[in-house]
Amino acid sequence: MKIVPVTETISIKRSIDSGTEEQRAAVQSILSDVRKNGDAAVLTYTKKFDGADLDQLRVKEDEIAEAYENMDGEIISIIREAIQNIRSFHEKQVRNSWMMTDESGTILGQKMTPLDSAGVYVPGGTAAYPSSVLMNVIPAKTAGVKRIVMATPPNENGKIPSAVLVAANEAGVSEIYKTGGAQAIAALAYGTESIRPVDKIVGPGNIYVALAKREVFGDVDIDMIAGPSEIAVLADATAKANEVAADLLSQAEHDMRACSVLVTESRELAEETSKEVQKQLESLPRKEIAQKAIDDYGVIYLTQSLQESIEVINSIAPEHLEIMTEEPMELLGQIRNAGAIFLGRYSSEPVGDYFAGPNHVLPTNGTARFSSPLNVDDFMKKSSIISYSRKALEENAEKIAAFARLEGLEAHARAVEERFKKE
Ligand code: HSO
Ligand code: ZN
Repeated sequence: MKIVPVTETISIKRSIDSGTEEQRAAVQSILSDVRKNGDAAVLTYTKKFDGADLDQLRVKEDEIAEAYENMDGEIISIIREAIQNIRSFHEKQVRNSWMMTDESGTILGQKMTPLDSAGVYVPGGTAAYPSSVLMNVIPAKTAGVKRIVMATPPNENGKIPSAVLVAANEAGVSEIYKTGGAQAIAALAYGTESIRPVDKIVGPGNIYVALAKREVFGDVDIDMIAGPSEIAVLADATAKANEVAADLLSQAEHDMRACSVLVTESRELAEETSKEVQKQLESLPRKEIAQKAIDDYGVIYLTQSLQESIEVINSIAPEHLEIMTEEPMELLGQIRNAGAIFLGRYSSEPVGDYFAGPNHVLPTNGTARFSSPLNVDDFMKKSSIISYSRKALEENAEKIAAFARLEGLEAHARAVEERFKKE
């Protein structure tokens, strides 16, 4: 990994894929085809892009039962334990409705309501992560969403990975459909004969999925558009190079465009980590991916002080931040921009990816400056409640009417005054 001394401004290289003209056009045409031709269009695209000849999109009960048979019992219990952890964490996020009253009898409040339905997209191939199924489904479930629909592309034999089916079933998905890409997003957003539309679509996907989600936004809600994984390690001389290197590689193996960064004031740690990364890379099964990510996006920033390291971290606003310094907890107050913050050497990033409980769907590409991990609020909406008593309206009618007339809206003023008209 290259070591770069920090000068006044740093500019971190990340990959943002906004798609080509052709990709956007392809997505447009798939969306309108599915909108017009429903299941027939979805089935045609599933044959064309996934090579699967299906007669129905919905996954049947016996396919789920078969998936359980294919899975090791021990792995199922690990998934269940992870679910418990993720659930208890997200339960803490649930916000209740509230009301307040005053002497005049006014009642004001906020009513919390879960969305009726949510669609979770799960990409195919090696990125079909059961952990991401849990991370997308559990906050929806915890929010109280009744209908949770999952869509994922099948393989050529029309099958979905057993682990994905089991994770979905354990987390509480109500319906599973074998469809991927832009056609899946179209089906979830607009509905077909066999798939009823949903209110919100979440989950990562390739560029076609991302473009399709952008396109349907407004007709339905969407989550963030996730970029490749990122990890930044903030470390001082007390950190161990082998551990830092291992954690940097944990995200590098996700994607050739993943971004792994070390920020430290220790030249020794910088140099050792750089060597360790190369050494550990050699034996990784996904070496090719991780190597490319490290070569293209990996960097070690060498700073003058811990204080400067913190500033660099805040300007990067990483998806994952690991703090490996003498007193990590003490720095927490100074970290303003990071999706998830892992404190100390025993909080390696994969702890959060799989098990601890907080969500692993996190803001990437510097969007941690203004956005948050996927959470229960993402699956709820708020309605304001206003109940005025006669006394309250009487006291304020004139003020409201005056405000309305300031805006030239006479009917607004009269609506309020109508209640107190003398016959
Ligand atoms: N680290 C990824 C999530 C993930 N890791 C899934 C393993 N499986 C999010 O940036
Ligand atoms: Zn990961």
